[in-house]
Amino acid sequence: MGIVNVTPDSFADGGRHPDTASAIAHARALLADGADILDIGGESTRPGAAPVTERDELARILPVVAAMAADGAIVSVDTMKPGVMRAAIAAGATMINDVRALAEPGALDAVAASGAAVCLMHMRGAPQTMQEALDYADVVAEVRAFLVARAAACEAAGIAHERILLDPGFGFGKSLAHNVSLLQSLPSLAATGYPVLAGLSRKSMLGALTGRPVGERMAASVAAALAAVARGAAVVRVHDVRETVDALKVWSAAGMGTGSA
Ligand code: 9MG
Repeated sequence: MGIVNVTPDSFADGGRHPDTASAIAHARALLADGADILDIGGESTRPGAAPVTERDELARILPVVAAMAADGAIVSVDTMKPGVMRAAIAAGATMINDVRALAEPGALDAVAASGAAVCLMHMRGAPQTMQEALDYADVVAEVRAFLVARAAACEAAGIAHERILLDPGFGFGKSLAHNVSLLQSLPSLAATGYPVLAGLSRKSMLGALTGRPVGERMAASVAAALAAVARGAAVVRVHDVRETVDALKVWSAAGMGTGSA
């Protein structure tokens, strides 16, 4: 899954694709690099990010969603807002990636009424406050229980089991130790039977592990993607698609198991 941020302020590539034309060009480059899915977002979820109105978010993403769907790409939209979900699906998106796991009133129904898939991610609090309370008795058990409960709520609302992916939400209200535990314990999330999506690309946990600033985390990001696939991730959400796909091809040829980038 290649990341397309149509935002002026995303943490890892802020400002690179702030307008429709550059976002579409970037999305096409990610497909050429081997992405199977595009994840298009118009509101930054980095810690402390300012919220965006529904109108602004739609203006940012809809032309990009429509163009990429017309190109035949599998389009996921990264949003927390039910109105954006509905409009994005009408414009051709076939997956919703929600860092709030469809918690917003109306979000469950917006996805249930469509045939779209959904990625349910775990986050403590909101992007503005998520790094403030980092106390977990057992982070792996709590994240797993939360995601399984959200998946059950989705199924009760009419979203088919096969349309649901789970994501532990690396970096969303977690310390370095929590993130490392979640990565090591990814098989317990995969054992739920839902496909697991992992997003580690360029994140601060990789900066903490390597001492590298955000612009110098490609090697760490590729290693993290391989580690996630080795531990059962079916989809990895990445900025550096070409490098991740190359690494996964070698990984796969060596008989190490495969995922999707
Ligand atoms: C939008 N976004 C930023 N980081 C993410 C992650 O780790 N997973 C998912 N599903 N979405 C993310």
